[in-house]
Amino acid sequence: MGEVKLVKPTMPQMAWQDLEMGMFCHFGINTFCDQEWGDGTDDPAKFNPSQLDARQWVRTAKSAGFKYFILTAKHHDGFCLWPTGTTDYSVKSSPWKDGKGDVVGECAKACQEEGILFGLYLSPWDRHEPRYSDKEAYDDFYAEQLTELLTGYGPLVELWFDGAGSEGRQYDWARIIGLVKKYQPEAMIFNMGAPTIRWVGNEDGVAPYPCWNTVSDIKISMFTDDTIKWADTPVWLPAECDVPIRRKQWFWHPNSEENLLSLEELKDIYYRSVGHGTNLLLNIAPDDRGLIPDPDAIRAREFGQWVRETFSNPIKKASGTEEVLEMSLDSPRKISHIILMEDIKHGERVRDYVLDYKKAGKWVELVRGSAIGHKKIDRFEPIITDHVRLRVLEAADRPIIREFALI
Ligand code: FUL
Repeated sequence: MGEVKLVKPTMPQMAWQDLEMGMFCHFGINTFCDQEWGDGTDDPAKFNPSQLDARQWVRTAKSAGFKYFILTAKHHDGFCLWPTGTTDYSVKSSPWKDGKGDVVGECAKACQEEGILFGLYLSPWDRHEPRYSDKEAYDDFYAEQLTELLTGYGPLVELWFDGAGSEGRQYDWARIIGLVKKYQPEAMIFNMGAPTIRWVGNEDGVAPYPCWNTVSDIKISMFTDDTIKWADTPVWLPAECDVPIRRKQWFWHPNSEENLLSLEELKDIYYRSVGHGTNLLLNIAPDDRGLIPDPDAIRAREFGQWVRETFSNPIKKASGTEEVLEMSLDSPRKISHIILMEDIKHGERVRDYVLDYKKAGKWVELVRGSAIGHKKIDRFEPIITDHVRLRVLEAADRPIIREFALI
């Protein structure tokens, strides 16, 4: 295999891919109005959580094994969860804490105290702000909001730029991205402007397989099939899979527990997101008390427990740079999963591979795959064996396997 010039991730992209799982948190005026998309006319007086506890949100995230937490600082309705200087349509005009509260600040503090990374969603589409119809005035307004968030709440791991509602609209991306680069140079930029990570293209939390890390175009919203031609040659843009824990509901709604995903559904999502080498961003919404409801918190904890119990104690691990990587065990063991990871700092090299195991002294093919990238989880009917091997059949360059683990 000759030397080729491969596309490679930046250090912050690699660090972000290692996080693997984050919690999305949709909370705002919608939480109090039993709706998903406010039109920007709801009275701030409705925003009055009686027991808001950002620590409880972040602890839920931690118990589920999430390494980052992303809050909707402003959704499409324009209501701001921090006391912005740009508009009165915010927590300042609400009865919560007599208008002196700051949900973004409380979440930032809770994340710092609990040791998980913090990120923010700031909807470009704003249905409240009268200046939205004046492109230049709104660009100034949005830049100011973003600057407040980028400078007031410590380090941010990710800025989530949602394309919904903005189909066909132009924003001043050069300026927006310039602000992110100036104040939070390491933060990931989700899907718009000059993205460093991409949307997987659905809201089911699942990635297709293979889901290569290098692409040259991206899909921007659920409401158009348009893609942005992002570059002439592929660039490194790892995918993030977002999905709400209550089916199709990003915000909390009363009496909707029946929509809670089952543990089995969450496992399937995990296999098809993290297991396909992408990050999973699972939304868990606080209710109108300002607390994550017990059933959701319990389900999240069960999920985290399952991930830990299943994956944290492999039977055996190896790494290497050979085209055939063989692992032998002291005695036959039952194996039901194989985890593969490439050392992506050298690019995504493997294009085609086979896993084999020894059955009655003979090699038998177990699984065939194409992409490995950050991670590939193969699961299968349990086998009993003392020999397993990885054969890389095709690679863009010498394969560099960071982990080959038997579960
Ligand atoms: C979509 C939005 O329209 C939904 O309300 C939600 O925020 C989801 C994560 O992204 O595009």
